[in-house]
Amino acid sequence: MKKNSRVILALDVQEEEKALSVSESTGDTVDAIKIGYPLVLACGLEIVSKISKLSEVICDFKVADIPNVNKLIVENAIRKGASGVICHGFVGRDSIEACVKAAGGKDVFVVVEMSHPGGVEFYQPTTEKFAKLAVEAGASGVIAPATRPERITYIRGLVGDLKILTPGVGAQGGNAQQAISAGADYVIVGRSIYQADDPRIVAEDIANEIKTIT
Ligand code: NUP
Repeated sequence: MKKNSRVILALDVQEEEKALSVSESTGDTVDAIKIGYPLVLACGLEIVSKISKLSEVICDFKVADIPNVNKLIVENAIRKGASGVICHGFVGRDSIEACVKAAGGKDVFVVVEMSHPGGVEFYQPTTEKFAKLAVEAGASGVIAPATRPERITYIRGLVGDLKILTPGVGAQGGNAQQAISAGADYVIVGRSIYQADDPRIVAEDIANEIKTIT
């Protein structure tokens, strides 16, 4: 994944027309567009192919199953043109390794701590294990909370030069500059961008904020 703006758009809209128009306007500003269940369940998996013509696509399927099913899910995403997939850390080594193998050199990002308040309940006590597992399984990177910058710094100390992608900027209260300063490679931003009157301007503003500190 390129590292220009260091902004990844989380496109949690549910109408194909809106998804494509926001992708067209922001596709050359953001480094990737992250697509999850809301858009794919509403529009079908073909939306991955359509958006992949405008931007790199990360499929945020939070893959969390036995190795065989993880493999099938990841293969589907990659076949449609995704350049990366997000999987959960708590399913264990074999399930994560199955994602990495099925991705065939494309990126796999492992969730090691979630950004919402509930992320401290079950994820946070085990973050260290998930982070080490991500490194050992050959993942490209991890998902860490922009809402807790001190945790990004802690996780950076565990994952070395793996990429750190941080959701939670904007609507969830996190701040892009703080997340990058704490050690993140990318911020993931959804509602603040796609709900704006001009999503491109907001994406550019966040990218410029980041540039002032890098
Ligand atoms: O811990 C996580 N927190 C999180 O918000 C892991 C995620 N993958 N996300 C995703 O980031 C979430 O599914 C959504 O797509 C995006 C944040 O969106 P927003 O809060 O900026 O609208």
